[in-house]
Amino acid sequence: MAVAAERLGVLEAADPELAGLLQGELERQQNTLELIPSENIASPAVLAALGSWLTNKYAEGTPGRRYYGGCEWVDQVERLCQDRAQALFSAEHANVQPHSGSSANMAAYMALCSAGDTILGMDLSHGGHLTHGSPVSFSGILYHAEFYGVSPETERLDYDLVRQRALEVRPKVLVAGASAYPRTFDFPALREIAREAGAALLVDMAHFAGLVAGGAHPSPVPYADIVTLTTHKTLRGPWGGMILCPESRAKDVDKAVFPGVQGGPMLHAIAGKAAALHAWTQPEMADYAQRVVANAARLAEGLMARGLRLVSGGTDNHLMLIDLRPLALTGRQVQEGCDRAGITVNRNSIPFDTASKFNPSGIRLGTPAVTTRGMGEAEMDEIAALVAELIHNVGDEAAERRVALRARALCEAHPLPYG
Ligand code: DSN
Repeated sequence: MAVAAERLGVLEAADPELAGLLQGELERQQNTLELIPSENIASPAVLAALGSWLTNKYAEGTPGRRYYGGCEWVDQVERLCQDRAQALFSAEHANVQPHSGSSANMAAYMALCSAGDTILGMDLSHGGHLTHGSPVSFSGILYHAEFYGVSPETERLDYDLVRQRALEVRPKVLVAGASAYPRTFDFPALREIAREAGAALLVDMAHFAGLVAGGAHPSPVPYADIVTLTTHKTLRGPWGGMILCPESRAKDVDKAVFPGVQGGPMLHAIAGKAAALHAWTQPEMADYAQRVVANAARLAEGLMARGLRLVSGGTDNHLMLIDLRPLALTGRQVQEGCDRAGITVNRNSIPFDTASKFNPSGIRLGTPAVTTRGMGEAEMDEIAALVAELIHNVGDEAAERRVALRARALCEAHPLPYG
């Protein structure tokens, strides 16, 4: 692993204790199957930009309007990143400074409404996100949060029910997007609902931004007042956030990010985002997005064929949720069994779950990281067989050992891109 070896070599000389921990995590990533749908593998180019001397620079403000001297190079880096984001997503304006999806969402609310206003988001246990109004997040503390959910029959969004809720609660902001919803969103319908209710539409496409970039999911950009995203999930960039909006909202968004929510931007992270966006100008990235979705469909079929129930009967995107209730298992049991066999997943609530959030009834799986490693439909069949074997034999050490060997073989055949 030349890229990794070079980086670890520098660290090893300066701080062997820390280098040892990074080495351990590198080996974990190389030797385990990463099925957490919000994780991915950043390219060596992204790592190079991220680990650069741009971390040394303060640049509060926006390109050309900074509060510090010496910004002539970082201005160009940030403008390049903005131009690339605007071109990739056909957006009029991009703010590339948010440190994370949560700070992007915080700034988006600040640009669209005031503390105490009503926001209407998707229920966390139906797939929504903490920052869409949960009472334990700033979004539910600063704003009056109301929720919509999926239909009990289909476990999908029923847009008539969303409309009904929106007309009941008349939110200032209608929030769409999710972290555990396996279906595509109907943005024209959401736009219409927001219009009827007198609300602004905020779409958080953190999970599926890469699918939008590659044409494998409809784009919310033409329909939303503000779109937020993260750069480290399907988009395959460094950890971080971003906001897209029409020119008419640019000033409010920029002011909300700085000084509203953040201080200085992390220029090294912005350089990493620029490197990730550049990769999306290459045709293989559109192909990547299509393969993520095709792999998820194949994995879902393989799991269902082995007797597992998936929420909403499958997936349209990069993720799926296994309902463990019919097997009388808990998410924690399965997550821990998978960990012992070298497969990384996360336990997750499923719609109408009555179990605790710490030990919910679902397991969330996704294909972004394994697709980045070059795995395709044959490997998805193998992964479905491995996950199903673990679930049907929870706690059986012999089964875990058998699965671990096969999972390790898949990893060795598809190394990380740091060689
Ligand atoms: N925590 C992220 C996820 O795993 O989906 C969302 O922010």
